[in-house]
Amino acid sequence: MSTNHNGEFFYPSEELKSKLHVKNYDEIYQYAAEHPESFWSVIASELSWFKPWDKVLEWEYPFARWFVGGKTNIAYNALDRHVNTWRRNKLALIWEGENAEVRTYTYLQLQREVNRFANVLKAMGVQKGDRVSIYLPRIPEQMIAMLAAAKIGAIHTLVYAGFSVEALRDRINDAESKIVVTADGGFYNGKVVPLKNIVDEAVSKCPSIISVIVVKRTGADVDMTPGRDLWYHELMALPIASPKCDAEEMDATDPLFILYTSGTTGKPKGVVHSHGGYMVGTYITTKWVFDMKEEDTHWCTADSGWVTGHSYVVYGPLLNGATTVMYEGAPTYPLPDRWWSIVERHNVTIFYTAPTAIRSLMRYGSSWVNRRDLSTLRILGSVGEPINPEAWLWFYKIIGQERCPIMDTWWQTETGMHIITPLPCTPLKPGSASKPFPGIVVDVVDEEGESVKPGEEGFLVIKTPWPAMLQTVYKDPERYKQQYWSRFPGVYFAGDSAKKDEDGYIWIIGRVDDVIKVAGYRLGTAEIESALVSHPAVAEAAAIGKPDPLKGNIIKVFVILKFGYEPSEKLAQELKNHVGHELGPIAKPAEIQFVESLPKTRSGKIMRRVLRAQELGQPVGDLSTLEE
Ligand code: 6R9
Repeated sequence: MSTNHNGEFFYPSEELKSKLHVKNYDEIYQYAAEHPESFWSVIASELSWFKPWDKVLEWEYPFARWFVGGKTNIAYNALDRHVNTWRRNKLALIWEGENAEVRTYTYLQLQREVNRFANVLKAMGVQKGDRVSIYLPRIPEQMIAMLAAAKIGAIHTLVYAGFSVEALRDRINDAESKIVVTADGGFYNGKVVPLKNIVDEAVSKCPSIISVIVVKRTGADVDMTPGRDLWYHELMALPIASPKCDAEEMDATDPLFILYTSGTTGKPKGVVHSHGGYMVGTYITTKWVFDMKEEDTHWCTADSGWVTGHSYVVYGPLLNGATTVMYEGAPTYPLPDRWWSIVERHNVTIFYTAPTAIRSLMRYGSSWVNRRDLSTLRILGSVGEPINPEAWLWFYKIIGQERCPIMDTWWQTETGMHIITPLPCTPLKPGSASKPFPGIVVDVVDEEGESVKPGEEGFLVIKTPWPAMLQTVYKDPERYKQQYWSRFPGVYFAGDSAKKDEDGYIWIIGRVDDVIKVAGYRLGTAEIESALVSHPAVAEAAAIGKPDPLKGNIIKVFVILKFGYEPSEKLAQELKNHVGHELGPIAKPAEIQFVESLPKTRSGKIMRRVLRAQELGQPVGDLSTLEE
């Protein structure tokens, strides 16, 4: 990219532009807007189908069924499709452990591992439609287990390994999984992260679980419950673990995975995605947004316990026949240049990460970067939270050497795929996710659902269905309707506020509901509060996100103690640890304030926005519903 900094835009170099899949965004956006069904069906035809679809879209508002009548399997498309070509002997996965060990898998090798584990699952009684929970660190088995489940038509449901007992248990119980796949631990920041004891504690109250499969990663001593717990490597050594396994022919609308995400109230929601629509959406966004070619080596630093890992570590890159990189450990272990050394040693061409990570690595200065050869990089990406222009410019200048455009991708667990994002041909404005992906229509609206004027803040909505749209909330279609389609009838309510500028560029501001994004991780106030009130000292609690220059937000909680308990530093620490144990270290509050009362509506709902405004010294706004 040239340094052509024309006004506020950054342009791709002519050289980069000449080789792009998409050279003209407006033209393609226009075509897709006029002929959405033919647009999506041409894209879907680039993938393999056992039977073509009868209908591109059946839109029974607010339920969208894509590629109805079509039969396919996403794991077939991610693996078998390539194994049937010259790509069988190219690398599908480069994995690096924190202790510097490297494992690689060609497409053929990965397919065989997946088939073997698929056969193990089958032999254990897992059938099409059954749920398999996966609670693993970032090791190849995480990806293998996902693809194995998908291959036999089972539904995978990952729980991020940074979550703990309560969070894991709730998710397994809601999904009613038969199996949970875990490990004896993982390596992170020089320490062993124990997982098996968390599983033991969680599963003691999970009646649906018949078996716990344990991958040996650290060699740490773990308790194995006879009759329930089995070693992964022992199962994979059995004759049943044959490397041959035909993909189950799935309806395009059959569920592929459930991923739990924090919502406004109560329990986490099980977001359901399908084999067909999700496949088409992740395939094409990976191809166009990152300009992915099969010779690319793509590294997305996310964990597959989150949607970013599902779509852009596992499915997107493999559907495109590229090489995907997975790294187990911390970005600064043993030194602050670990990530840049990975880029250098594995010749990474596309690098996709989160603003928090960029901000924290920025603090170590550019000399750690400059000693490394990052000349293979071509495209950069950002996701998870708004990227501030300062971090954007550092990423652009120091990591991308003013050569690599940054794709600031806005999307959600629910959207499955990128929704608002530049393409590499798009002129960029630092801090703006720019424009909707072709085929997608978005708007920023006011309280009444009317489009706001350029520069005014409003609510972000999506106006037409898209292929990787969530199908429903697992076992709760009412909640799906209520959560996403009731605030503004007819359109999808994303939960974010945003502005649109004079050029039609969208600037995301942040969540307007009770979701808190901490270091790019999505957490819900309800889960944090319920973890707090499960402590004997706590009568009531309210959690808010408080802006933080490094993490985007930190968690601050307001706590009312029960009679007989006195506020103290020690108790505050104990409560933080309690949340860490129940929900996970990522959900630990950074600040605790003991209070006598909380602002509530007359119907008894905590008004978190009042707490947030007070905390930030901002006007508290409309207080007409406040109790007193
Ligand atoms: C992919 C992912 C979704 C929420 C979303 C928004 C925030 C994601 C963003 C961004 C500004 C971006 N978000 N990408 N905000 N700019 N490029 O993060 O999914 O964990 O479900 O979170 O993340 O607030 O609504 P998820």
